[in-house]
Amino acid sequence: MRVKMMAAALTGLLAVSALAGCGGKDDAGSGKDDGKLVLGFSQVGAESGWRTANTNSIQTAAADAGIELKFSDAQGKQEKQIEAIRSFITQKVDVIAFSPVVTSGWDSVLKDAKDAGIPVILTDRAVDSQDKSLYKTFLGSDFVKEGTEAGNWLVKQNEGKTTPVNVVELQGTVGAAPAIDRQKGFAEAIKANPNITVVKSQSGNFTRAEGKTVMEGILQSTPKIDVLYAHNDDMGLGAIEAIEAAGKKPGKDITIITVDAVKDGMTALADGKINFIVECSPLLGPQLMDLAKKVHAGETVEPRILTEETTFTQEQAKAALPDRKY
Ligand code: GYE
Repeated sequence: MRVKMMAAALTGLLAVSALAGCGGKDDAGSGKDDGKLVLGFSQVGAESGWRTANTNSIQTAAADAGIELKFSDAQGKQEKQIEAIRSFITQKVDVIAFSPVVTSGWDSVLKDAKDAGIPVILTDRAVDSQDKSLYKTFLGSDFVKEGTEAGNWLVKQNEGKTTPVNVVELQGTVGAAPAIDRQKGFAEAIKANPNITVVKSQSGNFTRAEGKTVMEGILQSTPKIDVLYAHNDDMGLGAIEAIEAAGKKPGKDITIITVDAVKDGMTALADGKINFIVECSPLLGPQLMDLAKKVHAGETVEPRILTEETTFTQEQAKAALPDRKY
């Protein structure tokens, strides 16, 4: 009996110290407390140049802010993200942040985090949860606006013209906020111009490899393509390879519009292979660390924090490239 009780007490003690240790506080074993805020971050994956720059920004900013970052890469899979978030809850991290691969299916795990008293921050991408109390804030771009900027530029290029303009759209990951919203914003912007039509719209999953293979197929099935609108630079760059292999000149025979403005995209823009890029900033790290500290301290933060961004023409890309950080 006594032995059993002691064993139970010891198990309890071990569990408590393990949890406290993982939280970065009161390390019962050594009696030390490094006082560091522990942030669990679940990243989408490494699908694009944007994502790599975003990961670098978050890792550097955490180190600079003295935050202990538990970084988990979901390799583009929602199940892996849910698993990572559940593990952060078990480890009792101080704050959880994640960039949701798709918008739906998060309610249950977010509720678990809330019940555990761990604040959640959405970065980069949104969720479609109706219950806004499941997360503290959403830090990231206005993707609808990005789509609108892309469409507005195309409308402007065709001002006063009535000849048909056939657009091919390469969408991002199906069900992801930037894919849904960039499609929506673009469609709204071109709506009043019946001569501008999206003749084909297919997902290239935000990767260069899929952008290339999907474009190869489209080039074969679609005889007249005037414009390519790709939801990110990487798919656009993959498509450029396919266009060149088909004996056409990207940026001349086919006008190309992309979103992100990462270095490779900006280089292709300056070289005349892309015609217009809408910027989407991946440098969310410093703001994320700031928000993590605030929500951990119980401060109220704005529910929606927008990233500032611009657009680039070929001339503007040439001027901006030397100072481009990513
Ligand atoms: O545009 C794309 C990446 O969610 C804003 O995801 C991000 C997008 C970005 O793979 O390149």
